[in-house]
Amino acid sequence: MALGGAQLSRLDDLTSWHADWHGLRVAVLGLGVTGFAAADTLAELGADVLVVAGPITAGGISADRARLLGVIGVRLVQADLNADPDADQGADPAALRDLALHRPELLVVSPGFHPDHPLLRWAARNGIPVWGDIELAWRLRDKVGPAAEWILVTGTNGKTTTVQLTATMLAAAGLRVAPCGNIGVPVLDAVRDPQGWDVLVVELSSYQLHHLSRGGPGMLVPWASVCLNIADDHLDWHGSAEAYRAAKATVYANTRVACVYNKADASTMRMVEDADVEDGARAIGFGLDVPGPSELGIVDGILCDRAFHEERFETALEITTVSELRARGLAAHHLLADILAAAALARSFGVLPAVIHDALEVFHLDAHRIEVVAESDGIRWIDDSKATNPHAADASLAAFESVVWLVGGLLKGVDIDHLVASHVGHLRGAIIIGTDREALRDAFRRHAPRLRVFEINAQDTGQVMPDAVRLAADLAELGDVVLLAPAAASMDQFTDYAQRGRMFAEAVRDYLGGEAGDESASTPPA
Ligand code: UMA
Repeated sequence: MALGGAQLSRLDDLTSWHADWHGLRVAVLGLGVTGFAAADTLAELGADVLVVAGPITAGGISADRARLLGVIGVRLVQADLNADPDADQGADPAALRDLALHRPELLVVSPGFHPDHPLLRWAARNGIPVWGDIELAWRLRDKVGPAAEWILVTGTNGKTTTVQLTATMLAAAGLRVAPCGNIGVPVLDAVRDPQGWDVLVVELSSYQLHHLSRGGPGMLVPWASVCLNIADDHLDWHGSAEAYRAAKATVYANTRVACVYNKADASTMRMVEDADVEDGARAIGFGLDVPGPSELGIVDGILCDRAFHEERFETALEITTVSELRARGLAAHHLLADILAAAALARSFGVLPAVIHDALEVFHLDAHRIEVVAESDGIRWIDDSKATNPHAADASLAAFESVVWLVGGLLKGVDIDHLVASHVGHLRGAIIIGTDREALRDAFRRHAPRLRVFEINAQDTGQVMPDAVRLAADLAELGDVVLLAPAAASMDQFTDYAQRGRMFAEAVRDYLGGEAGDESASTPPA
């Protein structure tokens, strides 16, 4: 089924919503939020779409999506898609049969699909181009013209917070801005919004970056881009730390105005140095220390800009102060870094420092990010369920002096040893949840043999948090923080990190009794 030159050039021409997509045979892989958005968009454009998805369970969200596909005239094939990339197994015959009948000219893949998935190998063997949803959205960005500028945000941690900060700053300047991407809103939904946007602030995961084209007419040309930081994560998906980093580095390609990097993370600076960017694009550093020219940083407790300022060689522009941010619970080091990165992105778009200052006055962190869920008898209970890897948990643990730590889940092939070793000094105790136990047990045994470490063995997942909270309450002493910062993904025991955080908060409130919940909620961390 190898593609001829004529079909390839047809795809080359498909760089606008207003191009001729009619009758294009497309297969869409996956029926999560991305797959549905892709199928819906392509159907609207008149393409001939087949969705290949895993089994649909009655009553679930995907059942609703499957029903809607019928309404918009998109065919669906259900297949076994849970292939193990390490086992050299073939693709599901049901999927292959329907795909062969459909003869797709293009395959649009959802982000979660491993690059070695049998159906992607099948596409490669048959010369069928594969696009991710981000490339498709980029090609279609002029639906409601003129096309919005794109600001890209990636990194191991802080992506969502930085996207939200940047969007809040741009909106405060009166711009029409949509935060989208890995944050949970498919970029395709944003580009189809009838109101149109001035700017899209796009959160990109390493998966989405991996699936981007490295050349040709579908390549993104962003206004500005940032890789906030990089630490090992998703190694099971990418296969190696190098492959993960290479995917992240793609964020800077073709940037037109500002490549923002983290001065405290030299690898992000190297990514910018190695990137192929547009003429005139500037490298802008951010860090918690005193900024040089072309950097944002902190001088005597004042966050300031020495990058987008005419007199940057002599002076700096004040944005806000650490003490103002502390009063709003935004002064943990990793949050200061996110704020400086977001300010750099907003400044690249011309947003004034005073406007950024005012935007920060109204900004609120999302739930499950160092969220104080209760404070009782001198003990604070904090939900940082969003700390899904060791790098995030490290920042979280570093913000507190004495901690009872709830840790564990799916470790995704990354090393936990270093994290444990660097925090044993201020742990009161630890409680292990989740399925990947051995590495944690091992690390505690080696680095903290006398620390009180417990494991939760509840069979019923509804019982995991109540048991953990009871144990934590026994361990904690006056002035301690009980911190849920699992350093691991949640899907072994919970639907997602949000459910894990909610169940923790509920268990805490149940344990402390009704009135503790009222005392709770918004007290900022130190
Ligand atoms: N599927 C299979 N087999 C596979 C892979 C996927 O059957 O081998 C199925 C999934 O079960 C699902 C469907 O295919 O039913 C599509 O799955 P998907 O995993 O690509 O998920 P979407 O619902 O389309 O959501 C994706 C992102 N998910 C992932 O990258 C895993 C969402 O990020 C993102 O918000 C959304 O697109 C919109 O852009 C979530 C995430 O966990 C929050 N991201 C990871 C992270 O942040 O660490 C990368």
